Amino acid sequence: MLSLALAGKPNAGKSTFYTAATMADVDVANYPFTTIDANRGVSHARTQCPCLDLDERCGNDRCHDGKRYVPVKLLDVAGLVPGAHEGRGLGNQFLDELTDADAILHVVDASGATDEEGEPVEIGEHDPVEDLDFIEEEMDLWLASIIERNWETVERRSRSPDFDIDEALSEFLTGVGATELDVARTLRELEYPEDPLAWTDEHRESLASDIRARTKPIIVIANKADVAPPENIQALKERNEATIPVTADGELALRRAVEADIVEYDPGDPDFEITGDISDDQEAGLERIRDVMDDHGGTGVQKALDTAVYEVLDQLTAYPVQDETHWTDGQGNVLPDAHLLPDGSTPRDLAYAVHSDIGEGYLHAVDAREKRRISDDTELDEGDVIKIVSTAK
Ligand SMILES: Nc1nc2c(ncn2[C@@H]2O[C@H](COP(=O)(O)OP(=O)(O)O)[C@@H](O)[C@H]2O)c(=O)[nH]1
Ligand SMILES: [Mg+2]
Repeated sequence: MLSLALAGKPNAGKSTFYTAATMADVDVANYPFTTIDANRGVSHARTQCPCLDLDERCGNDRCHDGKRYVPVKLLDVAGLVPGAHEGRGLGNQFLDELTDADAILHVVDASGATDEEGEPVEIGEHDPVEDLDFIEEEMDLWLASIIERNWETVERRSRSPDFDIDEALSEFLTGVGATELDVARTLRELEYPEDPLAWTDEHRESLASDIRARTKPIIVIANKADVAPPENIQALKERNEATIPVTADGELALRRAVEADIVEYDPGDPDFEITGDISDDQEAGLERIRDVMDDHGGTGVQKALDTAVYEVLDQLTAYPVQDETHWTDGQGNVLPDAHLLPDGSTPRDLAYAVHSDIGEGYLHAVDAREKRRISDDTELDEGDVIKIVSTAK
């Protein structure tokens, strides 16, 4: 399952975002890691369910009237301050938590009311653009320090006659969360000595920042958009085009209102409806959230998750079924599962995502929309419904 990590300074709103985004509106109890620990949970990317093409909605727990929520892991990393890679504020330990993350959601207090160290100041006093540099630097230096720690092993191995530096680096970088393809692409673009003893700190740092940029893309969450000066949000967007204005506590308030049955709202909707009896104060609070949503097309929480999954990580959603006519599994559930796969994935990749046995026994696949067999090198599209024929059951 894809994994996204919330990182940023203390007080930026990470935990508020996390709480809102993991408030289970569907039953996630059958996901074994929901209880792993307090800061690791399940959130969702939102897409259009293929059941919109059927006469009736599928009725899946994760489909609300054709809005399909596909599970992703979400991690709330404790606040990072400058110097984190050297262990300031337990920074090392927190950074280590990023190892498995496929992308980083960098939560920034776009209102400028949190200083460099995460202490509250007056709105507008701190320039949030400065926070963008610091988190990249900390991540780069953290990775560089891991490389340095492991360098002795690389040097030792270089005494063996069949030593190959690319191979040695690949082996060890895949251990810090990079795929073999990431490593191969990074090494192709860097110039470095064949002999590990000739490497300088600069070599290791440029390797680290290249690997980091490739394996941990950053989406900027311009949080506290409800009180942020618009020019701050604009400045953040100019620095990173994957910047989403967000009101995390607005989303949290909405989700709580949904639980209390006073509001109708699905995460990612541009608006909500008040359906219950509420006090004037509650109404005023909700209307303030509505104003922010009007400005930004929603609270931004769901949009940030969707941008990370579908745009920055280039994923698509594919739906394996056993019955290509009714789009069901063996028990008659319509569109029971949704899998996120990287763009360019084939039916065989989907088979492996379902189960390694299904992948190994893969024979062919059927496009359940067109009701015809598709070739093994077909690239899947967003929303494809696929029957996999495999020797494994
Ligand atoms: N105005 C405003 N305040 C927010 C928003 N999100 C979070 N906060 C507040 O910012 C403070 C820090 O939030 P928290 O989630 O604990 O930050 P963390 O330290 O990054 O985990 C709390 O007082 C939150 O209520 C938001 O969207 N708008
Ligand atoms: Mg927190």
